Amino acid sequence: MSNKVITIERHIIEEERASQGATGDFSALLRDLMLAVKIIHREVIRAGLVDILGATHRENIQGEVVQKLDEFANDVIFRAMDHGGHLCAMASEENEGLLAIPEEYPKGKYILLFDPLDGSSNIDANVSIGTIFSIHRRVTAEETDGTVEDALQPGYKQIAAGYTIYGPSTMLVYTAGRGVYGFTLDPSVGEFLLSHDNIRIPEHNGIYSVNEGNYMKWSPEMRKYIDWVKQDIPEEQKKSYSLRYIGSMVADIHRTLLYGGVFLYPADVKSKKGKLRLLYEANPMSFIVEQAGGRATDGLGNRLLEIMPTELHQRVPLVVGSPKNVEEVESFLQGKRAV
Ligand code: P6P
Repeated sequence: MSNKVITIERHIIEEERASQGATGDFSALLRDLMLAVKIIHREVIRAGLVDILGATHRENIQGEVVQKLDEFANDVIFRAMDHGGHLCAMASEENEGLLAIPEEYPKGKYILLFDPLDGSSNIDANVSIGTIFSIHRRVTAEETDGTVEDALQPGYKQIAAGYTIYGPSTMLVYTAGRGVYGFTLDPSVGEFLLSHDNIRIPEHNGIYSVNEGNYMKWSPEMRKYIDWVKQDIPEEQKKSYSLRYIGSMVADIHRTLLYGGVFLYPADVKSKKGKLRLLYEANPMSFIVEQAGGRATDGLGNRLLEIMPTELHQRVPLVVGSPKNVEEVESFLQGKRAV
């Protein structure tokens, strides 16, 4: 058992050395992002205190009402990333259009797509929430302002993706295409230390994660899957399943990655494309789950990472998790199985 203390910085540099033609640019980009998530961590863990202590720390000197946490997280990421010279543009769940790099800063060869604080409606209940990010190499001319074309790339072209989960401990999970690695923040030194080396998702598990409140809005095929998964038949015919749904995508997928099972957010009669966003939620999570040996599809056999995006905030149905669990769901959704 190695007792090496591996910080994320050291891991990124070693990863970078392993990839041909690396220029250190990518390592520097991730280091800037790590600073941003540490600042978000600090604010998220204090959020509860603001109410209890009525602390005014979160009011500025003009006594202006402090931003909501997701707006705060959005600003922190933008300001941490806009001047390093690594990005040609950014796109955020919080902003309608592309975020340009300010005129005075150099433009870089990557584009960052992110959801600054997913699940933030859960913060008042002290439920784990997270930041999700996706990084592509730009496709437009170097040194020019990035365009939407740089953002609208299929997920299989991502060069890195990851999420942070602000929970009992703050963790960062990322992939650069050579496996999935988890780092836990040691607040006493302010470092993310390697805690989950080369995460592999179990082949199958009896856990399904979905908002059953949408049952009546789902397709007949989806309802058949849910009816099947709850059937209480002898173990030798069908594993028994538990429903685990936190309602915070980062937390639900993090558990699925470590324990196995399947996370679903299918289309329904109200949300015809599902609820979750392709570019900065589905694609980064799919890249991570596939790199850990799992599968990620729209439930109809289309690999999410191959979907050609058409707009920044487009939604997509999601079936993500252990290969055998995704296969089970697809057999129902594609009408190949009725019981
Ligand atoms: P529902 C949180 O609002 C979020 O965007 C994801 O984090 C989560 O998986 C989903 O929405 C929950 O949606 O409709 O089940 O409340």
